[in-house]
Amino acid sequence: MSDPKKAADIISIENSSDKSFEDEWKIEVNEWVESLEAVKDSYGQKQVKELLRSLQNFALSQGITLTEATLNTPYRNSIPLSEQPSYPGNLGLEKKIENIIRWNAMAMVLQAYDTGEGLGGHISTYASAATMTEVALNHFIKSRSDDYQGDMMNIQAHASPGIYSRALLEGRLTIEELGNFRRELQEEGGLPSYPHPRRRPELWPSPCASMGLNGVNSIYYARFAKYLKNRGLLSKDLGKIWAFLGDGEMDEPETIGTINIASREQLDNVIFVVNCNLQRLDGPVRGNGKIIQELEAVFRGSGWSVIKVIWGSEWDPLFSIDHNDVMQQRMDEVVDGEYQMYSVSPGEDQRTHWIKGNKELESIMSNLSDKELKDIKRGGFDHKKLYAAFDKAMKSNGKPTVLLVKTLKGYGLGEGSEGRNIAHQKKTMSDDERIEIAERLGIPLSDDDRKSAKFYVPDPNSEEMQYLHSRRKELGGYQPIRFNSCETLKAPDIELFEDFINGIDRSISTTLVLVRMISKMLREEDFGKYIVPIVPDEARTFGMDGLFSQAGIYSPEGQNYQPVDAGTISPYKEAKDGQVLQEGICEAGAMASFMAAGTAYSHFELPMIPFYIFYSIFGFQRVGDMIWACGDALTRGFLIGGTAGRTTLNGEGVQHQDGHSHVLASVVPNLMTYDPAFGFELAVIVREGIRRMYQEQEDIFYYITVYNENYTHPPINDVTHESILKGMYCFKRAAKDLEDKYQGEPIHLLGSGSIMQQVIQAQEELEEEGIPTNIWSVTSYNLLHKDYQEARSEGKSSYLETILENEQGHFISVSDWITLLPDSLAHLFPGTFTALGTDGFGLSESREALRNYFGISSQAIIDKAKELAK
Ligand SMILES: Cc1ncc(C[n+]2csc(CCOP(=O)(O)OP(=O)(O)O)c2C)c(N)n1
Ligand SMILES: [Mg+2]
Repeated sequence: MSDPKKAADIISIENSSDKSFEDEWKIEVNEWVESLEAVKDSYGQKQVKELLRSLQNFALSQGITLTEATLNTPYRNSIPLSEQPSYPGNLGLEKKIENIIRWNAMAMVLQAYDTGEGLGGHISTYASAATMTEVALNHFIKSRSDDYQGDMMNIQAHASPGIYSRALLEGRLTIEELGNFRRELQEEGGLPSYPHPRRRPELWPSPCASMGLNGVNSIYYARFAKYLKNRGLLSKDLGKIWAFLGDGEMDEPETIGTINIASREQLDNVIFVVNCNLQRLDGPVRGNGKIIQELEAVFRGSGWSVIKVIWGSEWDPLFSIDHNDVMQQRMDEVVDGEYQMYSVSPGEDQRTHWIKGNKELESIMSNLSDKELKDIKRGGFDHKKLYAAFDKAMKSNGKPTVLLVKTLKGYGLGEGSEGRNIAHQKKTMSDDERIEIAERLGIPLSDDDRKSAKFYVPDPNSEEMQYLHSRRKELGGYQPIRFNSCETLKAPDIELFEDFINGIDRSISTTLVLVRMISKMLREEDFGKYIVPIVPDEARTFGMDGLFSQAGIYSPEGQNYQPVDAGTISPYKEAKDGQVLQEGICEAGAMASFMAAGTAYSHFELPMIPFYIFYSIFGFQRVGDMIWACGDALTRGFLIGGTAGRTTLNGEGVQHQDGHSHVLASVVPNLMTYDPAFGFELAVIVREGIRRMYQEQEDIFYYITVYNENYTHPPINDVTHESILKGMYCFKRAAKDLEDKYQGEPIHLLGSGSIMQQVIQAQEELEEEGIPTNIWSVTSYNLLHKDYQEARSEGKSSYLETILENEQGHFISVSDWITLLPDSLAHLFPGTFTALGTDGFGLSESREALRNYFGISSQAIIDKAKELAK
């Protein structure tokens, strides 16, 4: 073998046209490969890696970097034929079952189309995903058992017809339900387009039709599983979290932006299966490049184990004669746009383009006829290749795994669909196409039934049906599945919060009141362990850093260093059984943790209570889509918008000062939103939230805003819990003697949150000027509005109308929110209604200046009241 120094020199000679050099170089490379093979045979794989690392280090020391080369492997299957296990199932039967499922999946979309209602659906996504789904469900995805927590199967949303179609054969859905795909309001029942746990709580574990959320949520479910295990709350073996994803979907930043956490936390319980059909909705994902190679580099760079399934078995014999890698080189150079073009071209044209005048490649390809070349399968339709890949993924230890599976969009749907740019939108087919496909899939229906896309269900005693059920029985039960049984948790008695109920003499913010409540709850035996504080690098802002030492920050590795603040009262304590989820600056990840914890009652059978505390402006407008998904996923828990209010959070300016999150929150139907002013209100609201969500198991969740302004808090006195929870109560009536003297119409001041302090001050000053006012505390404009809507639909009076029955005069609402929030109720007030709020962009200024600027200061209230009193 030649001197390595010499080899390094040769590497630097690029694009040499010297023929004799090329030959010499080939011999050199072959010698190196042979030597490496000898090392592998004599010492094993580990030594080969070590040797390559030494070579790389040497090259680096010479200034030669190999970054491009190290992240990508050649464009071929990661598992060589020699390591492919034999297929354990009955392939013949599995293919028959797959064909029936393919047909029924297509039929339900066609039937929906045939109603003429324009409902449609998606045929092409599942057509590309069917084989991988079937191999996974026949052999790998397990369900819950006595000692196994169960896998979670999060599908590619647009492949839902395939899952429905399988559930029909499994007896989990009826023909009528499938016949009413996308018609949920039908009497006999119907099916939602995509995974929708709220409507189908026994089937879909999580909503994933908003592209990108499936990936991030699956990663954080896997992390939460490890969190529960490390904290000793889960005793069963952890299941795997499966995320089936589209290649187009991988462009979403929520997906790619969170994969690093999976490797950092060694989540070998998460498996991504990316359906690389090379297309998204409009056209190719990467026409000018190769999405599989791009994703391979990204995932490898992030420390994932990457398994590529590119080619079907028909290519194996060709690879075995590709001694000089000419075919491999061609595979590496052809781009996705061309591969897509091959899928719609005749074999003959494909061959000409593929060979590109290369004699050696021509000779290799002469082993296939044009027809065989045309029919050659991609890896995603080869059961054996898929089995090998899943099998390897299951054995991963300490690393997350991604399978990059090459498929074809619309596979098996005929020339009008396969690989065409319009495939995604395809919703119907001609009679001839229907007959032809049914024939090819071996569906024993008459041509008339084929034309009307009738469903086909084999006899329950048929071999196919017996096989289908027995495979799932062996794997613990049907999938996907969602569980809804969890023990109820008794809410703490309100006495636990008596320090806040009875008033607080010290000047403190509602944020601090909440932090103290959390701290108290954490100390409760048999209850505290279920609390999950979640923070996105803002704990110090909210005065929550005390929780670091009290509960510990979760880290699967524990703490391998002495923190810089060791020895202080609240050091930065990381622990393997830490309870706080410190998410770093990643609101998407924090929301995914919130969903995992808030649905833990379902997948993990544990009533976990997440408190996710964030800058209120970085909630709904940043991750609103994920909050919406939480509503669908029947998530329970508390979203806490800290540093709320456009003027109460001062100085930080326009990007931080939130005056509208309550308006954004108002659109989530099952979200209970509150804007408390006092410690006792907060205590009543949080305690009731726990009672409703964990004791009564209601499918609701909470959004509560807390502020950073310090003031003292009155005791609850005779204010009823019900009135706080309903959204409004009279906090302080005008002084009787003053009222008797006053000649004008009564004036009512409505306050909420921190701005209540301005209202209280205004009342005092107005009294001094002889103007009496009543103060009302509004804990939730949104809930008052919801109550009004419900009452209206039942023909009753709303709570608001009832409590205002004997009132009249002028009503002035003042809050740190935009006026749209109270204005939605304006018509219900028996008199004039004026809203003072914080419309417009925020500014960097002092609190006082901001309140004057927006017109919500005590002076602004006084001015308005005087104007109305005239
Ligand atoms: C956030 C979001 N944006 C856009 C869409 C609309 N949409 C649905 S499927 C799809 C294309 C999906 O392509 P890919 O992920 O490659 O899946 P394929 O159907 O090709 O398997 C688009 C754009 C969506 N559902 N969610
Ligand atoms: Mg795609």
